[in-house]
Amino acid sequence: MSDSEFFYDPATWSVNKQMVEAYEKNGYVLVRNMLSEAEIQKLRTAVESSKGIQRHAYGRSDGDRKSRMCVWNHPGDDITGVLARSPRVAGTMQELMGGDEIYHYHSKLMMKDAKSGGAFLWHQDYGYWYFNGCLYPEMASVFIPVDDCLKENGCLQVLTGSHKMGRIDHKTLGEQLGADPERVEQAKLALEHVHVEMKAGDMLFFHSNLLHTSNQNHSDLRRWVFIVAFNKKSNNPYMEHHHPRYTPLKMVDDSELLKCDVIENLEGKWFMNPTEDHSFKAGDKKFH
Ligand SMILES: O=C(O)CCC(=O)C(=O)O
Repeated sequence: MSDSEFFYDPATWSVNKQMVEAYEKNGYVLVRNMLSEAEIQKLRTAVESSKGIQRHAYGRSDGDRKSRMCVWNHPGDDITGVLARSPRVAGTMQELMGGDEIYHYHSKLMMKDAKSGGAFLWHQDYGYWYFNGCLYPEMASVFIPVDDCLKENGCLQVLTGSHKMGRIDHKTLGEQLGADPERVEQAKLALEHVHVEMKAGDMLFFHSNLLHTSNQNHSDLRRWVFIVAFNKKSNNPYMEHHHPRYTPLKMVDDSELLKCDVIENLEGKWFMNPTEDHSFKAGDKKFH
């Protein structure tokens, strides 16, 4: 893990060769301290007071407990939108993915509440997105904790280098699509299993074929996370589905986040309706 861990310094920040190599080798790069205290507070206030998020949130059960989530397709010009479109988030992800033009595929808030939040099965994001007509796994996500993410409140866990296994079959396991459990067990024997503990302000940039999971939250600590997913323009999905096809991403300067006072602007966000989740329907087959 240590060769995938970097520290943010606003004065000198740029994606270097070492980071790109770490992303290619391990499937993820963890950057500490990417947001200042004031920026973390801004993000927290925006997601906590958003009426749209609460109105469009839905639960995903692990068979026992539920995590809540809310997904929207266009970033917009409010606080979460400005952060998603910033060079720190979108620009860093684009460089790690090789520099080709990327676009915003969706943003989401994952709400694992204290003492009640459910688990997420081992999966690859491309295990879902494959069903959406994306030909290549040239897609990735930025995991941005709103609260500290620790083992006790269900931090993300990854299998280092698992993105190199290619796409694993995903089928329904309860209310979620999970990666073939036999493959996951073998991958766990072969690869390093890392609990990615993060502070609010850190960011994890990860490949869409990286196997990841997270546990239930039995602690008193809330664990909310803002996640922004990107796709390459050259990987424009061949069919319409519940996330957007190529739509140019308008990047805004990093400094705009602290200047932005729009807590939420729901216009054009296109919130996802879980009954229209094409990936879930297409993958709704059981393992033998
Ligand atoms: O919020 C989490 O712990 C997991 C999120 C996740 O796996 C995903 O969004 O693909």
